[in-house]
Amino acid sequence: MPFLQTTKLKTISQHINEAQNMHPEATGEFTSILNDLAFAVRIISRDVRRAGLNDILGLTKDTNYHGEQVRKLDTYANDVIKSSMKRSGHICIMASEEDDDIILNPVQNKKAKYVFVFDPLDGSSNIDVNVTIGTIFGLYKRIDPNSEDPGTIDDVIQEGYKQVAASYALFGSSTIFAYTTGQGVDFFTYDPTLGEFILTKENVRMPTKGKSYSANEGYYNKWSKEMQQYIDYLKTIASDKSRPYSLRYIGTAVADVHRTILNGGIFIYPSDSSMPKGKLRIVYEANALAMLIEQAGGRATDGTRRILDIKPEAIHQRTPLFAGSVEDVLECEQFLRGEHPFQK
Ligand code: AHM
Ligand code: MG
Repeated sequence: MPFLQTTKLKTISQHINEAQNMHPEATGEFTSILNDLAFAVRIISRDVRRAGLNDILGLTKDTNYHGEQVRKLDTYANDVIKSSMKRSGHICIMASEEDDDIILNPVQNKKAKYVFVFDPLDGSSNIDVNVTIGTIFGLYKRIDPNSEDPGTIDDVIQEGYKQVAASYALFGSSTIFAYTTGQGVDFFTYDPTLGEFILTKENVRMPTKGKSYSANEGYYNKWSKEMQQYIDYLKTIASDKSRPYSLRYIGTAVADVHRTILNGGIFIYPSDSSMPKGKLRIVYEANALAMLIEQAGGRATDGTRRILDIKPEAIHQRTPLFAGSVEDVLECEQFLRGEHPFQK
């Protein structure tokens, strides 16, 4: 077995503790929340890796708030995360893709000031076919951190720029845990033999321009003319070889975004004639992904507005999402405004 790179050998707990030591005023609550999160991811990773051997594939009899059929792994991941994140007592309220309503924490301490939002299993349609899936998380402080009352929906539907941390886990060829606290993005890779997440990429920066786009092009005929024009443009051969772009689409937003952070390019889930507000949910999908993209030097908008500036009005509100390398997203926005000179 190849050796680990030992120059910067650091586990996620060591990394989180070092960050805490740089803030003498820190109470340790935040550190405890991040450690609980890493623990939940370890559990889900273990069970995803054994999918097929355990009874975790397939559908439940339920449909969720979005009218989608709930898979067993959606429910399982949702339960694991809720019970792990309740434990510390520092989280007063949560919201999940799989719960219609807000989730109050029965074990919160009176001064619990954190709000936790998550998509327990992103890319559900890929679960049963062994394709990469992931989990998305966002963390906020409640609006009045001194309040001793139960959290409310207003604590959950804050603008994304107020997130104090955002994170995702990816269950792909290896399990990756990415997180930001607003000081860059770090990636950790799970070593199952050690039972530890090891720091593998620090302060990740994405290219300012890429050479691939990621969108469900099967919906081309449902898109706006402007959106179609942009994709036509990306596919047109340019004399300077800057185009055509490659198409890469997994159908798991967190995996498509992860690749885009590493390689550059653009991830798109636009509105269309059957989903005029897009598909992805702003509170627990787009906001966390947008914070990570921005922290890696990229751009994330709904076509006109910065995702992180949008004030959500409901837990399960949807948004179009255009995220990736700054130059690619800016160029896409130019098309959406009808201002790009390209004519097919
Ligand atoms: P999910 O959270 O229920 O899995 O749904 C969100 C997913 C995203 O991960 C992905 O980008 C999108 O839905 C794929 O949708 P489509 O099949 O329409 O391309
Ligand atoms: Mg999702």
